[in-house]
Amino acid sequence: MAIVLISASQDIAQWRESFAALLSGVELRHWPDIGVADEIDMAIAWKAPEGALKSLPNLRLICSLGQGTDHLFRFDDLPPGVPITRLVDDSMRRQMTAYVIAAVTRRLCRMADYAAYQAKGEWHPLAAYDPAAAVVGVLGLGALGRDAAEKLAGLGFEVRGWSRNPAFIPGVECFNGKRSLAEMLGPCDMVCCLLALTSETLGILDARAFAAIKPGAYLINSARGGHVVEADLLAALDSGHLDGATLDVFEAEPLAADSPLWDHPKVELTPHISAVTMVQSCAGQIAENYRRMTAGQPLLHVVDPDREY
Ligand code: OXD
Repeated sequence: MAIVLISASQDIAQWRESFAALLSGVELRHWPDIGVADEIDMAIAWKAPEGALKSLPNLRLICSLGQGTDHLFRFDDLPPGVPITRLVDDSMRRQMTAYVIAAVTRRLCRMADYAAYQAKGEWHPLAAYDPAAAVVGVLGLGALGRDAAEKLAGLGFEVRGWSRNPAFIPGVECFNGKRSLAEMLGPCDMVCCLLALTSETLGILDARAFAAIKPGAYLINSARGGHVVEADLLAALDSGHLDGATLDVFEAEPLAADSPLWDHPKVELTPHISAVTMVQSCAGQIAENYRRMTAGQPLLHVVDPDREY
């Protein structure tokens, strides 16, 4: 049998090298050069083209090549009954937490303002800051959000967390359910979105959510562009209700050349790099799932298709 990697952005040579050491004798093919489709029993997928997964008649496992799984539910074309797993990876968790802390502390320390003063040759101390006086909201308390919330609390921030289901994190005031969203957002100086994108969280950061956050707050989105209604974000920034945003993800990627976000004075953006899938870190858990699948053992990090993550 064989595995297919369906991803335009991955280096197949690197994956083959890793898999040769982890799964000897199993061939790794690269979409669309799949050879005989019947021979493929596992797909490793990131933004698979519509119909690709359904075209593999003997598929027994789909591994999302990301922590997020929303890319698999884009087309409603998943082969029924085939289990799905996702990555839960220490390197991605560390990367994401570092990104969030960088954005939060950069904002707190007014680094963008100091860069502007430096460009003008001005020595201009601004008001002193204390992390304990800043309220940071973290949306999503899964593997990534929980770690970021814990580390922010460890730095002394007052952290509020929000998730679909109840969560308990020492040092973090936790809220759950849609009805408590506005209450959680209310006092936040900064809001970090680390939610999974599902039909329930699509567009969750809209005009209503922004209006619930106190004036002058700052948004960090490193989850998915689909969480934020971009037109509402631009309106909140332009009206002055939000004071700025750090964005790593966008409704459409790559961000269109004519997007007003590129040169918006209140926006700092990065090209979806907050947690990158690294072969050396992720290949082990995918190979382990292949081994478990063939041995009929319980899989790691199984996705619930009804919850979409
Ligand atoms: C992911 C991502 O879901 O990189 O892992 O966005």
